[in-house]
Amino acid sequence: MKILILNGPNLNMLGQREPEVYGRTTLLDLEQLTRERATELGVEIDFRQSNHEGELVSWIQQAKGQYQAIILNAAAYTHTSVALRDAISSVAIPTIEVHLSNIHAREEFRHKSFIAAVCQGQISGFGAQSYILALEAAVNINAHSN
Ligand code: CA2
Repeated sequence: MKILILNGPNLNMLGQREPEVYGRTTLLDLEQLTRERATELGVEIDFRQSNHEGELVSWIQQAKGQYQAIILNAAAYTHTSVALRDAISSVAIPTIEVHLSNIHAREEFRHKSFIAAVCQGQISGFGAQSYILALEAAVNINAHSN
């Protein structure tokens, strides 16, 4: 099984700014932690980050036929992007929305997710562990779809 893990804008700054909100774990640390769990689960991951909405859309489109699940931290685009929502709908690959922070416990504008309704589910608020939980969910979904 191959899983595409996509990270949106500013997540490349993880561990370098605002540690009080997002902790001290860097994106590379997050990738390594997720990769270790993926190895244990016997799945292959592709871990990417982009600050560009269109690039994320293109990666989702190109995932068709290549990946069995997508894990998406769309970052700020979560709260704005009809384009990402439409891309997820169009590829029909099970997609799990993931967030480090609990978006529902933060500012009002973060409570709305444009992508939640087209995802299998949302994992939010567990820090780096959110990615591990999302990975486990993706593997489970796949196991029950065959
Ligand atoms: O909690 C999450 O994972 C978020 O997707 C992170 C986004 C935020 O806009 C979402 O509401 C929730 C922000 C990612 C920016 O990450 C930074 C990391 C360090 C310094 C500055 C930004």
